[in-house]
Amino acid sequence: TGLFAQAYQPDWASLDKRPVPQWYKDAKFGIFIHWGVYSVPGYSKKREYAEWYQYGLNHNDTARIRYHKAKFGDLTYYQLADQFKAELYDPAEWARVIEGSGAKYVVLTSKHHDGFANWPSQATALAWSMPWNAGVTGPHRDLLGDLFAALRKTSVHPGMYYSLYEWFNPIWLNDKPRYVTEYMLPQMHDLINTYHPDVFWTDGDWEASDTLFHSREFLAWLYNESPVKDQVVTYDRWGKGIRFHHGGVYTPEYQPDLDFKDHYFEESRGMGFSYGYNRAEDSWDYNSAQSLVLALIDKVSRGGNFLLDIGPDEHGKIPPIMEERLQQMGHWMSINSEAIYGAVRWKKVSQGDSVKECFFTYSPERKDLYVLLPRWPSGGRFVVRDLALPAGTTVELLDTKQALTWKAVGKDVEIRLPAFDPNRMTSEYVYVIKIH
Ligand code: FUL
Repeated sequence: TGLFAQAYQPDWASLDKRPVPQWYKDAKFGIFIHWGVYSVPGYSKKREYAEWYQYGLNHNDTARIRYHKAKFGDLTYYQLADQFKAELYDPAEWARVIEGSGAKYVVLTSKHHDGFANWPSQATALAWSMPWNAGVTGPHRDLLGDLFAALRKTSVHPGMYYSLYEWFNPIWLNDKPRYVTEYMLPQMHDLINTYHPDVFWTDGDWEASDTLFHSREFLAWLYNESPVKDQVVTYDRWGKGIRFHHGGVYTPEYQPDLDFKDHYFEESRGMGFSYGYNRAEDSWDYNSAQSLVLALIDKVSRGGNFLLDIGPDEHGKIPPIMEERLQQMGHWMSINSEAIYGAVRWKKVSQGDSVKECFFTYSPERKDLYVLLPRWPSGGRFVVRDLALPAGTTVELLDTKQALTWKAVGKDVEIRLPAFDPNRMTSEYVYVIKIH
C-alpha cells in the first residue's frame, strides 16, 4: 500500500483528526479489569494501588515487604505466578455480570507494568528466564482470549489495557529501543491481530517519549490498515507529554473534576482506592451504589464516559462486594439507561451550586432532555431554571412511567411531582425526568 493512499500520517496533526468511534460515545459506561499476578498478594496500604505490589517490594515499601515475608516467606514475586491459578474463572459468568451492570465495554489488562501476559504471548520467552504468561504458568489458560469469546456472545464490546513499558523487563532495562521494536511492538501487533479488540487502552506513557515508543507509527498502522481500524478506540497515553494533548480519548484517573469540552474523555477509577484487588480495604472503603451512579451521571452530563474498575482475585472470582455494586448499578440502568446511552452534554451540565439539585443529559437523536435528581425534591415540585418549553411538551418520570404536569413560571419550568412512593418507585439513588 502506497503512502498516498493512507488516510492517516504518523504525526499528531493527522492522527488527532481521527474521530472517536460512535459506538463508544454512545456506550458511556465501561468496566475496567485489573487482574494478574498482583492479584495473588492483592495487597497494599489503603489508598495505594495494589497492582503496584512488585514495585513496592523493590522500592522499600515496608507495609508490602512485611506482608510479603509473613505470607510468602522467601518466594519471589515471579514465583507467585504459580499461585495465580484462576481455577474458579468463569468468563461466561463475568460477561453476564458485566452485561447486567449496563456497561457496554470491557477493558481487561492484557499485561500490566510487571509484564505478566494474560494471553499466551510468544514474546515473553525472549526477555524472561521464567515462564511469564498465563498460557505457560499459573492458570495455563488464555485468560484474555476466553473473556473476549464470552463477551462476543453479549452486547458488551471487548477491549484491553496494555502497559507500554515494564518495570523490570531485562530488555527494557538494558536497551529501550530494542525492547520497543523486538518486544513491545510485536506484542501489540499480536494482540490486535489475534483478538481484534474494540478498545486498546495503553498506559505507562510517562516513562519514555512517543518517538521512543514508535507510538505515531503504530497508530497510523492501527487506523489505516489494522483489522480494527474502523471501530477501535484509543487513548492519550502514548508518551511523555502527550496525555491530555494528543491521541484519542483523554484519560483522567481518579480526577473527577477534570473534564474537556472539546475533546472526548473517560474518567477511570476503582470502586475503592485501588484498581487491582486490595484485601486491606474494608466495606466502607468502597463507594456506595448511589455514589457510583452519581459518578456515572456526572461524567455523562459533562459529555464523557465512565470506566469503573473491578479487581478479581487470584481464583478468578469477582469479589462479592464488587459484584453487588455492578448488580445495583444494573438495576438503576434497567430503568434509566435511556438517559445515559447515546446522551451528549447539554448546554448546562447541572443546576445548583454547592449542592447539585439535578444533572442534565440530552439525546440528540430523540431531542429528549433528561433531568436527573440525586434526591427526591420536597414540596411536590421541581423547578428547572431558565428553560422555555413549547406547549404540548410531555414530561415523564422514568421510574413509574407517570406523566407529570408542568407550567412555565417566569423564565423557569415548574414540574409537579407525585408523592414519594417507595412501593412504586424502584430505581433508588437518582430519579430521572424525561422532557420530550
Ligand atoms: C496507571 C497505572 O499505573 C495504574 O496501575 C492503573 O493501571 C491506571 C489505570 O493507570 O497509570
